[in-house]
Amino acid sequence: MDTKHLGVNSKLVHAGSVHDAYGSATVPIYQTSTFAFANAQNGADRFAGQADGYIYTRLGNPTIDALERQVAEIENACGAVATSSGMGAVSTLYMALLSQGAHLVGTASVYGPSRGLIEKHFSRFGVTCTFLDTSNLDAVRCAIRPNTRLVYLETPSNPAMIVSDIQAIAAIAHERGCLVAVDNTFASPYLQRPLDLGADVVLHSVTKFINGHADVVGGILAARDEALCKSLRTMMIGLGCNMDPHQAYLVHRGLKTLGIRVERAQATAIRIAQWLEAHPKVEWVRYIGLPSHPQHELAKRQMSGFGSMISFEVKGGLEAGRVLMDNVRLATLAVSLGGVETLVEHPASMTHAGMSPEARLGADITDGLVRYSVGIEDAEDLIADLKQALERV
Ligand code: LCS
Repeated sequence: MDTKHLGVNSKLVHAGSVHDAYGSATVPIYQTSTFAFANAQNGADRFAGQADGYIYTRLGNPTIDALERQVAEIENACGAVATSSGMGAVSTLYMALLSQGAHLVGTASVYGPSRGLIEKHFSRFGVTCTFLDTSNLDAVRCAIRPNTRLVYLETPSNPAMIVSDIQAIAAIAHERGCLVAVDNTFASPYLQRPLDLGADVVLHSVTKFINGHADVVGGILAARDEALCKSLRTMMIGLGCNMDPHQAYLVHRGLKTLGIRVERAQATAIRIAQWLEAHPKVEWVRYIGLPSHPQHELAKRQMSGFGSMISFEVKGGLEAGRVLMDNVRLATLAVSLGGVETLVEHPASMTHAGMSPEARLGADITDGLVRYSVGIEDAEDLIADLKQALERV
């Protein structure tokens, strides 16, 4: 179905779907590793790109294709490449775009391993990097060197909730001949479409909002043009970090309800953020929907909503935060985010423990920071849960 003219929720439901030979209303799971050729010539022709048809699931599969078409349509991309995990997408991106001697400029408070991969591993191959506060456009301008190939933004960032101006940074980067990739995991394509703002590649850990049910790990890359899509696909195939058909089926199903999940969770998130900000035991709250957030106005311009991720610190720092995390009952103490169930975690000792204490502080990740991913439970229940946990602090 051509969904280009439709609204975002209609696209979410219908984009990428094609009826199979039986008229199946949903995308079937083509759980196969390989596909039979009609004859030897047909096999050779498929390999040569001169005949249609699938070859081998690492190279392509109808269920995975359906998800890739769905995400490409929603991100206004030329195409998309699904990967085994979000880190599979990050690795594919780095491997495709960075060669020996290349330099990367990135958001300091990205998901810890996205930064660790460059600092600890790509450095072995002569790739250098500068991670900084990308909400500061002058700092981004100064950090770009003649050998900078990629500006890697995560906005809003995990977990400092820093918002970077994608349009302004794309203009700066393109003037200097480098590409811009945006990790759009925290916003989801429902709230933010980086390619429309000038980015070249957008990526997601679909483990989070896109799938939305805490039952799949996966990733996806989507690119603005054909050549970029091709190089990302070639690298994904070479690295072997393809998505599995069953994973793709679940993610495709989850994505259909992204709009209603995000709307509900963000309506609750603003209430919780306001409630926490007014609570005497809370030191500070960082939620991009609050006027107190330093990039609130930018987020308003760049996104169509504020999402459901909140970072905050309880008075008393780490110890007080631990008491809170040990006493929530409705929220689950677990890493990950963006699912229907509310999750709470401690970045300094969990998701961002791999960063040095100095790098964490430079990225605004204080030891007392607690990250709270709002799910779709009733707002009153979540507030009551936080209230009783804060009473024990
Ligand atoms: N990008 C962002 C912004 C993420 O938050 C994560 C995972 C990834 C990439 C990597 O995706 P994965 O391979 O896990 O699918 N973030 C996690 C987090 O904050 N808690 O647990 C995982």
